[in-house]
Amino acid sequence: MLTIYSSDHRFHHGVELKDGAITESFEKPARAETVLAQVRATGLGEVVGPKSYPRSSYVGAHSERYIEFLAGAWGEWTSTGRTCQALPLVWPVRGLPSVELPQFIDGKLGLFSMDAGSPINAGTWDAVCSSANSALTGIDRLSAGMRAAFALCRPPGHHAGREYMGGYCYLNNAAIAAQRCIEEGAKRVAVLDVDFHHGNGTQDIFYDRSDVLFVSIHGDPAVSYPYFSGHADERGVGSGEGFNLNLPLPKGTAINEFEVALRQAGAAIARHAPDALIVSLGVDTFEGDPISHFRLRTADYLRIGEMIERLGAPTLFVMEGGYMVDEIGINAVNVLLGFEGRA
Ligand code: Q9C
Ligand code: ZN
Repeated sequence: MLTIYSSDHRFHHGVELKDGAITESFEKPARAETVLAQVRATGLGEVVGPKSYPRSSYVGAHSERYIEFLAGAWGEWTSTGRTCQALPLVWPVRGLPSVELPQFIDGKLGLFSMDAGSPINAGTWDAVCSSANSALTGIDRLSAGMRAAFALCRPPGHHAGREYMGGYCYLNNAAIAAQRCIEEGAKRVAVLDVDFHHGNGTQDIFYDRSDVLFVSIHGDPAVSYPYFSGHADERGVGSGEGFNLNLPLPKGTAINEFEVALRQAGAAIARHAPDALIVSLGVDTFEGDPISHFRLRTADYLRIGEMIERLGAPTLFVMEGGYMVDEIGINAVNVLLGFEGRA
């Protein structure tokens, strides 16, 4: 299987507010490096860099003003004399009367974010573009007839909505790829999200659409981030009604229960009969993950890959979360090996 990877991801290295203290983010450069090392060690296939794409390729999944904000945020932040990473600290929650675009960067950071989980530094925008471009390069290969590809994206994307960043995400790589696929003539696309966390951003972007089916298996939002999205009764709106399927699972979920959900997801995807399938591939479902609480084991990921292959669609895997750095390479690549019948 072809892997698309750019070392530009290293330009982005964030901080995290954890238990009230500033620490190094769990979402760090070593993550992508371990996955790449495992791609090479297993001989998964060729590794190529992403092509470059104009900024307009991100519009559609996102709004133009959000892209403009992201591209300019570091410059606006540092023009105020600050040198540390930019983090939002105020949000337009329910009841506050204005959602007008503020002029000052601190206000923009709040308007365009769901949490303080997506810090911006000098290299963030370049890294974010390389990540989205990897997904775009992957979908273009599928359009050219390739059966499957792996976009080794970092930073991840599935928490980023049409107009907001959050949860380590800035641009929604999977949604940007799905949108391009539709623009290139696909009638129907499906996004299957197997990251531990609900893909609230992807849901947001396609919630009112019937051309892109979104299916997510994740920790129950009653007890898991992002808390305010991911319930089973969120089924889409307007012509998108019935084209959003959330399958929340309890703490401690292991492969047996995960597989039941994956079969249900697969049945919904088969009914949609997509021209392409995009898999938001997070491996924070692993039993040792430091910020999640499912119990999947390394061999289980082979099985997940096999099940996804049986759906029969051209498939783009897009890297999302997974924070046990020593294991995410093996776990992520196991999904791809399972897909390729190399279990
Ligand atoms: N103490 C992805 O996996 N922090 N994002 C949750 C944990 C945010 C995860 C709090 C987790 C975001 C792409
Ligand atoms: Zn996650």
